Amino acid sequence: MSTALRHDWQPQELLQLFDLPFPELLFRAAAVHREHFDPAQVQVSTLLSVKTGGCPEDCAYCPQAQRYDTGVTAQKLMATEEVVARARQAKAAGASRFCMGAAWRSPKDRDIPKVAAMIREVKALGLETCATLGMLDRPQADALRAAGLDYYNHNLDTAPDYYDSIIHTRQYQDRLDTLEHVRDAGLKTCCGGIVGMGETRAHRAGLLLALANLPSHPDSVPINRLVQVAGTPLHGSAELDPFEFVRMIAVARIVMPRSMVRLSAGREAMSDELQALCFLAGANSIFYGEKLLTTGNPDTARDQALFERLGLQPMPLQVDAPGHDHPGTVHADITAPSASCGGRCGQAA
Ligand code: SAM
Ligand code: DTB
Ligand code: SF4
Repeated sequence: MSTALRHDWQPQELLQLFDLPFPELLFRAAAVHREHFDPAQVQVSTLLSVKTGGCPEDCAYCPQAQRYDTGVTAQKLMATEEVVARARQAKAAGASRFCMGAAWRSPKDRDIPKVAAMIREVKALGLETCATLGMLDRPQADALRAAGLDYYNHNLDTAPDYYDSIIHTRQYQDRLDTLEHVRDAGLKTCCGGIVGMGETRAHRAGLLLALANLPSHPDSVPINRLVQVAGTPLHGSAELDPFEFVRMIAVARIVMPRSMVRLSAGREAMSDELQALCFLAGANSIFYGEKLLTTGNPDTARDQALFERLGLQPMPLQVDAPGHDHPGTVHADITAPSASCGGRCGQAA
């Protein structure tokens, strides 16, 4: 029997899931995972910061906020050719999605054509495109969609009732409004949050409740474990119990059964065993490549070895992009660099 998608989750139900004995929670999450996905397949995305630092916002976790002394220097928007060169490398290394991030509160209208050019050219390589640029209005979302954007990442970050402890320069409702514009423009949504910011289990459940009760479940749900950066207000926060992180993944999988649940920031500090537990709990996406935006990620050799040891495969991509002359399934292969299609599309990668 297939699990129906629900948008009417109640706080108590999520807390009851979190409170299950760990083996029972993992068993239930793994069962839901198998109803919708091949549990041996993991979607692979690569991130690039196309505009780093100097951000006017006050997100207490973020190394790119201008007001915190974190050693990140503000840079201008990267040149399109440089972005495309990095996307080509990511594809050759086996990524199927390329996510471009900018440290903006929101893009200025004059930035949109520049980002649109990046999207068009990255898409032309045969990669899925994702961008995370801050708050968008509807015409901006439409313009990005017209350029070939597949996904827009905009996180809720935490529960509505913990939000004021983390961010003051924009409201929860602003985030919900951006997500609405993104959906209405026909973009796929990538929306999740961060744990390990001193929140309670009820707040973690509150974040998942807010995500699962959106008008449609986000297509991708990044679950970030706080990367503590010196100079940010959250540096020195108590470390989250690793099993609690796994519970977060498992409950996300159960309440959003058809979404990609991404084991996102924080992997560099995780053991292979902890990551394996996360895959068992239903995580089926990662960021791949040595850097996230400004902080580290496991190096590609470590991820290739982990996939080998666990018998995991990069998830095939349904290609409808230029750069491949026919639609179909393309297999990224992170264990065979330079043959990112595995030859299945019949073209050189
Ligand atoms: N400026 C845009 C925005 O905030 O929407 C896009 C980039 S912002 C860096 C994207 C997301 O990265 C944030 O919403 C947050 O969830 C995540 N993030 C930033 N710093 C992080 C950290 N130190 N640890 C974990 N996740 C982090
Ligand atoms: C998301 O949820 N996590 C990514 C991506 N979306 C843009 C960003 C993680 C950033 C971690 C801190 C850094 O590298 O600056
Ligand atoms: Fe700026 Fe985004 Fe960082 Fe917040 S998370 S400070 S909006 S770059």
